[in-house]
Amino acid sequence: MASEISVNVPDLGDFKSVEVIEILVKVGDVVQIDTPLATLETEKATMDVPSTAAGTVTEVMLQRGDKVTSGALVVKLAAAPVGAAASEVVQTPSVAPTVAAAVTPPPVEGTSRSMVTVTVPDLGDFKAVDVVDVLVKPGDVVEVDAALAILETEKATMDVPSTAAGRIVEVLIARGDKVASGAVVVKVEVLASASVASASAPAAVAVVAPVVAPAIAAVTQSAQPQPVGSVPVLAASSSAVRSVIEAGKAPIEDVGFSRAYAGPSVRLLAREMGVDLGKVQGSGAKGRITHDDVKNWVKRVLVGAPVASTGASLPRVPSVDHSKFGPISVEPLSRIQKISGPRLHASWVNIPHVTQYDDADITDLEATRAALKKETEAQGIKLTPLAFIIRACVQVLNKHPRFNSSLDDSGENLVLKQYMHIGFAADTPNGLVVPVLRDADRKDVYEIARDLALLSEKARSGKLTAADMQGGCFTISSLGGIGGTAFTPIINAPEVAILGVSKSSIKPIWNGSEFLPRLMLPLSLSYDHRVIDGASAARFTTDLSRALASTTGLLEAVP
Ligand code: CAO
Repeated sequence: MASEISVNVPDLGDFKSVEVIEILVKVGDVVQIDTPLATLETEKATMDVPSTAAGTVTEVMLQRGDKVTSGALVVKLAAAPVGAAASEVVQTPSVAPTVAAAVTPPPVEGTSRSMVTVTVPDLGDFKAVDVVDVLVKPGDVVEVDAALAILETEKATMDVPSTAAGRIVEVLIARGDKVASGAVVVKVEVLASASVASASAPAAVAVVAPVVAPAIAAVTQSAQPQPVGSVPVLAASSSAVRSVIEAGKAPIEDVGFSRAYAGPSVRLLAREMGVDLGKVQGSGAKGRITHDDVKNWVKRVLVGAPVASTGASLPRVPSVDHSKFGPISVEPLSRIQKISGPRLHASWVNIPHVTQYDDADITDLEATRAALKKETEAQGIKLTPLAFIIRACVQVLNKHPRFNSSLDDSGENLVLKQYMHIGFAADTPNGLVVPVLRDADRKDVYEIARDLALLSEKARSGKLTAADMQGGCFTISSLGGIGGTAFTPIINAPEVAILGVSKSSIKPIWNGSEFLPRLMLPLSLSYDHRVIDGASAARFTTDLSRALASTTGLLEAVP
């Protein structure tokens, strides 16, 4: 019978209550020595608890969210037949000496009365740890404990905290360097107001180091990286997966990768798979990236599905000091602009936009509208062109239901809506807002005109509620009252199309035998090319032009 082995949390030094943020194995998994079993995290470091024996997991004693101390039972294993005898004792890596060294304050040498050199804390036996990111530059002002750099081994990532408060005068490490304990990281000029804070530096280091040390000590147990036991399916085909990803995706972006919120074994898995963690959305606590997030990302790439982008890999616009070239003044964006800006940007970068242009002959419509104007104004209704355009859109959306849809979150299904709430862009003193006219398909043109006036007034006086701006299916942006011949409206995601309307003007239109002066309304329909193809868009604008030319149809009562 296979003997039972207990694997415990290694010595965590003074740390008494460290959170378990991920369990990496389940009952039945076969693990090797050093396979990560669980990930622990403090505010400053994450570490994997490695298995100290090879075998099959028979019981998992922890769960996510537990708080553990040194020696806590992590899993029970049925020992693997080979080498079982050697593993039949409870194995807890003896890392106490390393921890003891780590809690000793690292050197904080005052090179002058006001200059402090901050060094890499004691890393135990580790001699060459990768610097995966440097988080500060000369001139930055840091507090005690501010993260200066990120170090990474195959088993742990850790921040190097500042032991002084002040201004960075020199950075002595760079991304890609290998460092050992005591390596100089930065020189800090202690600011007068910060000198008291710097006195607490040793305590801050003592907090981070004990957690880092066991993880690093654990690495020393195995000279070669071990397979990640918790990912057998992907590990088996990792080279095939990697080649697919490499063929289809941009290379790993180092800054995004190193700043991603993920534990060491997730990083290792991502590196093996060629996955840029900067592009993976974390589903764990506080957005932490889990093994499953990486695996699901890979699966989606394999089936060609769209993968969520954080935008982290977009090339940045160069930063320019405009004041070098002449006088400037700085004005903050309005509250509405700050909210709408990121949404417009997200739509623009996530949706492949195409804009279809057309002209609608509204000569008869405008004649009718002019004739009705006095009568409707007497009833308190302002019958504007937009009311007719909304009525016409309702008719055409009924005929082309794909334009009244949204892609679901997976990007693989279309959600077709059985209701028709139409948004319209309104220019207000505070900025652009999009009130939503509800159930436009159940309203005649007069009711639409009344709702339009009410919502426009609410928009202009800043009284729209959140509910007034939600649930839109299709948006119209009319600049006809202002001017212009055409524009490219940005789709109001997750909608799939938006109609831009420009100023109508008289144009000579050839009727087959002569040119006639007709009042033409320019239409600009932007659509999501993932959902709508060009032919459908051209049919939509053709049908819309036809609907706008049929005044009788637009004035018909709605049953
Ligand atoms: N061509 C020519 N004239 C037009 C027209 C068009 N396409 N559309 C409207 N007009 C005329 C109207 O007939 C009206 O004139 P009359 O008073 O003589 O009838 C005048 O322009 C003003 O109309 P309006 O703007 O009061 O009414 P509306 O229903 O057409 O528009 C609203 C309401 C809220 C859409 C509009 O006020 C507005 O805010 N438009 C700007 C939208 C915007 O900013 N879009 C850009 C978004 S992307 O940044």
